[in-house]
Formats: sequence, C-alpha cells, structure tokens
Amino acid sequence: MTHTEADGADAKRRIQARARELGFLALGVAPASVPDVERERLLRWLGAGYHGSMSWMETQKELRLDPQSLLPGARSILMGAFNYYPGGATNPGPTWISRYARGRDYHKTIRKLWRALLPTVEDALPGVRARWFVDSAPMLEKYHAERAGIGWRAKNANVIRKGEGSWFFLGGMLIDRPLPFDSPAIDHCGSCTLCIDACPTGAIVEPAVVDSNRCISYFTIEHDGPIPDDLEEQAGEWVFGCDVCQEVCPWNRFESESTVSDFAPRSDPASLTLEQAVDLRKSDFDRIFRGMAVRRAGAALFQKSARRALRNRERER
Ligand code: B12
Ligand code: SF4
Ligand code: SF4
Repeated sequence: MTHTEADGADAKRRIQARARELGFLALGVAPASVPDVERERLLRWLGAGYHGSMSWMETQKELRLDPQSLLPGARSILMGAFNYYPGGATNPGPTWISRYARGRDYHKTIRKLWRALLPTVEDALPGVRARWFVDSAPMLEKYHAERAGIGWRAKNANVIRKGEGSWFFLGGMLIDRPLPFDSPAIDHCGSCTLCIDACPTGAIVEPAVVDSNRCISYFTIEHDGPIPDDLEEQAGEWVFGCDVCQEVCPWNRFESESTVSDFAPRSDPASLTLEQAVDLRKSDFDRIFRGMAVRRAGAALFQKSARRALRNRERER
C-alpha cells in the first residue's frame, strides 16, 4: 500500500466511525460515475414512460447520469443508509401511511446528519470540497448505494441489506477526493418473487423495474391527476405511499427499530382515523403534518386518497 492509499483508508475509517456514532446504518464509498449499462437502463425506463407525470425525471436525465454536474471534479461518493423502521408492535401507525413518512420529514433529518458528519470529513481530508444530497438532487441513489456495497437493488426495486432489510433511506455526499471504494453488493433475491406477486397493482413489471403509472406510492405522493379505474380498488386503504412490496420481503424480518429519534412516529397522525382524514380542514392538515413528508404532497391529494381508501374499506365490509 502506498502512503496515499494508507491515508485514504485511514480517512475512510474515521469517517465511517463518526457516521456510526451519528446513527447512520451504514456508509460505503463508490466512484463518482455512472457506467453505460446504467445509462441504458435509465433511458429504457424513461423511454417506456414508466416515470408517468414526473417530467423532472426526463428533463434532468443527463444530470442524473453525471455526478460531475453536481460537484465538478467529484471523485468519490460517500453513500449512507439511514434506518427509519418504526418498530413492529410498538409502531402506532396509522397503517395507511407508509412507514417512512410517520416521523419527521426525512429530508430535514438526513441533511442534519450530513451536516454533522462534515467536520470529520473536512478533518480527515483537509481542503476537501463536498456536496451532500438526499432526494434533493438528480442522482441515481440506488445504483450508487449498490456500488458502494450498501445493499443490492432487489426485485422490489428497493436497496436491501443482507440480514437487515430495506426500511432505510439513502443519501450521499460527493467529494473531490479519491477514497478506497467498497465492493458492489451482491444480489440475494435468488428465486424469490414474493414482492412481484404481492404488489396489489402489478407495478413491478420486471425484476427491479417499477412502472410508476401503476404504483400506489406514485399516485398517493407524486401524481395528483386521475387514477386509472382498475387501480382505484387495488390501491386498497393506502393514503400516503405503499409498503406492500417491503412488508412481504423475507429480509425485512430482520430489521431492528431505528435509533434516530427524529424518525420516531409522531403521535398526532397516529391518532387520526380514516374518517377524520377525509374531512380534515386544510389548517388541521397543516398542523397535524407540520414538518412531515406527508405535508409536501398537499391537503388536496391527501384527501382524495383518503376518500378512495374509505370507499375501499366500506366495500370490504
Ligand atoms: C422517482 C422515485 C420514486 C418513484 C419511482 C420508483 C422507482 N422504482 O424508481 C415512485 C414515486 C414510484 C417511488 C416510490 C417509492 N420510493 Co422512491 N424514489 C424515487 C427517486 C427520487 C428516484 C429513483 C429513480 O431514479 N428512478 C428511476 C429508475 C430508472 O431507477 P431505478 O428503480 O433505480 O431503476 C433502475 C432499474 O430499473 C434498473 N434496472 C433495469 N433493469 C435492471 C436489471 C437489473 C438486474 C438490475 C439490478 C437493475 C435494473 O436500472 C434502472 C436505472 O438505474 C429516489 C431517490 C433518488 N434520487 O434516487 C427515491 C427512492 C428510490 N425511493 C425510496 C422509497 C423509500 C420509496 C418507496 C418505498 C416509498 C413508499 N413506501 O411508498 C416507494 C417504493 C416503490 C418501489 N417499489 O420502487 C428510497 C429507497 C430506499 C431504499 N432502501 O432503496 C429512495 C432512494 C429515496 C431515498 N433517498 O431514500 N419512488
Ligand atoms: S410500493 Fe406498492 S404499488 Fe408500488 S411497487 Fe411496491 S407494492 Fe407495488
Ligand atoms: S420479496 Fe423476495 S424477490 Fe422481492 S425483494 Fe424480497 S427477497 Fe427479493
């Protein structure tokens, strides 16, 4: 090992140790580039129209394929995983809001964690230029996470960690320094197809490929246009997001409760019933979901989804 390689390995160890202290589930390092095979996959996905009305996926595609556009001179990406699992028996719900959205808005929390990690990165790599992201920038987070050894891109299109599951967010920090890269994670889905079979709307059109136009998560969070008739009923009682393809995954038997207090489910939404959700005044919606991801979707989409959820509940009776 040369002197510089040894320095890089030491810097990486110090950064990883600090990340663990701060509550990161994992931190790995990937090169700041996207290979042609991933480029083809993204273009194929867009070409098939699987992004639906998320036109920013199309307009920002070249940026998404080029980490240098976010940080010119970038050499490495520190990819982080952040466990948000709210627990099993102790999780107060409500069950119609997906688990990731029951605590504080993750963009705020993860931004805070990167900010807290930055002094260690700067100390380990003097003069470093860095830029962090969490959903906030056009980056192929799942690809970079797999490349950084965080977990594999599974058939349910989420990144899964062996023995830990997928109830975690991703985020990253681009830096203009080379650090020793991790080995890419290895696929452990095997012959299992539980998620594909369980998806209520048939949105997983091939392993690891989701057609957003059919995904409940998309039309309860991202898309405020009409839902195709056949999906109305299949969407069941989900009002914000959908967890089915993760709930059925055998690897998610292993995840332990998050230790990041900001991700803990909040009590106000937990006591909200579906009946109350339908009639919520805008001011009450804003108050109950203040600082949470749900508020970003807006009261109108939330209530539309709540009405559909209630119709489906009554149909079931
Ligand atoms: C757009 C988006 C969505 C869209 C589209 C979903 C999708 N699968 O892309 C919608 C609104 C539907 C969505 C839903 C959800 N999302 Co989302 N989403 C994103 C976002 C902003 C971009 C993802 C993206 O680039 N999609 C474009 C497609 C082309 O990318 P892809 O799935 O990686 O597609 C690849 C595969 O098709 C692959 N491919 C094609 N052929 C093959 C073959 C093989 C063998 C392999 C391995 C791959 C492969 O190549 C493509 C290009 O890389 C990311 C954040 C980010 N900046 O990355 C969060 C993100 C992926 N979402 C996240 C979450 C949590 C969710 C939900 C679980 C939320 C919920 N509970 O409702 C659901 C899960 C739905 C699902 N099963 O995927 C997390 C995932 C965390 C994790 N552990 O993996 C992310 C990373 C946000 C974050 N920062 O934490 N999401
Ligand atoms: S989030 Fe729900 S609708 Fe979307 S792919 Fe997973 S199971 Fe299907
Ligand atoms: S349910 Fe099975 S196929 Fe789907 S992601 Fe989990 S292990 Fe992979």
